[in-house]
Amino acid sequence: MNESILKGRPELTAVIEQVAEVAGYLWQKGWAERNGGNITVNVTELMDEACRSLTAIAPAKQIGKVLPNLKGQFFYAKGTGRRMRDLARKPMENGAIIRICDDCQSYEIVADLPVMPTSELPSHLALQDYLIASGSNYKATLHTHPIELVAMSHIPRFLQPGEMTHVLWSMIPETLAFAPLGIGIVPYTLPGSVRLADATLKLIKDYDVVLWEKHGTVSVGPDIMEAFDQTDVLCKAANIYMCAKSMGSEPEGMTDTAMKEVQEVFKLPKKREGGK
Ligand code: 2HA
Ligand code: ZN
Repeated sequence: MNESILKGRPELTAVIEQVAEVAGYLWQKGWAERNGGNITVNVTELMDEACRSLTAIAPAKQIGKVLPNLKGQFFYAKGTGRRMRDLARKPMENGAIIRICDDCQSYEIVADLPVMPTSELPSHLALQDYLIASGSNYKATLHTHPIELVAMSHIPRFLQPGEMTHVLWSMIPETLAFAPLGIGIVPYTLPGSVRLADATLKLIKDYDVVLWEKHGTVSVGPDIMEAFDQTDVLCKAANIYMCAKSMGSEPEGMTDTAMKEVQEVFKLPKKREGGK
């Protein structure tokens, strides 16, 4: 076996170690049953000349979308069918570095092993393409199955526009402070589909986290830890809601005045200006 691409590359190693750390959290939280969830991180800036001249170790495959901003970009992507709990210990055996081909619609695996990337690749790469197009410094995309948020998406009341966001914000001031754009909901759509990718892309521009009805969440961040934090903050609020509810009554929630005060004191954006 060739030596790992991580050898002698401390910055790339640090990024992959952070991915492994987050994968461990996903498993500990119960958000990553079996092969559930995916992680993709843009590592193009960390690729030196030797990395850039690596040859494909598996035949090129179609993405299913044309993504004009991704030509020649490199990503770490979790392998399809792989477990987060395994990735936490062995990230380069349960994920791989891929390069987007010059046609902008296919990719090839360049390191370390021919581990085929995540089934949600169209969604992840569509988001990555948007992040580049909008001049964002965000590099990471996370899809996971957070229990309380998915549970809430089974209740019709929470699928009404703005309802889930309002309830989550009202559970604890930090939710509003750290997720000021709230949660957007994509009506149930087939996992791994281009339709799901397109719907996610539309909503990520306006919300901190996108919830796939009856399935899971998608979040983005400058690195995978921050993408995780975005989902964690909203899931914590959902957990508080459910704990209070299980004590027998609808939780009161912070008043609108209290929420407005948090918004003003922390100078929170009410609507996103420009891209992420
Ligand atoms: O990768 O979570 O949505 C497994 C999934 C697909
Ligand atoms: Zn999923």
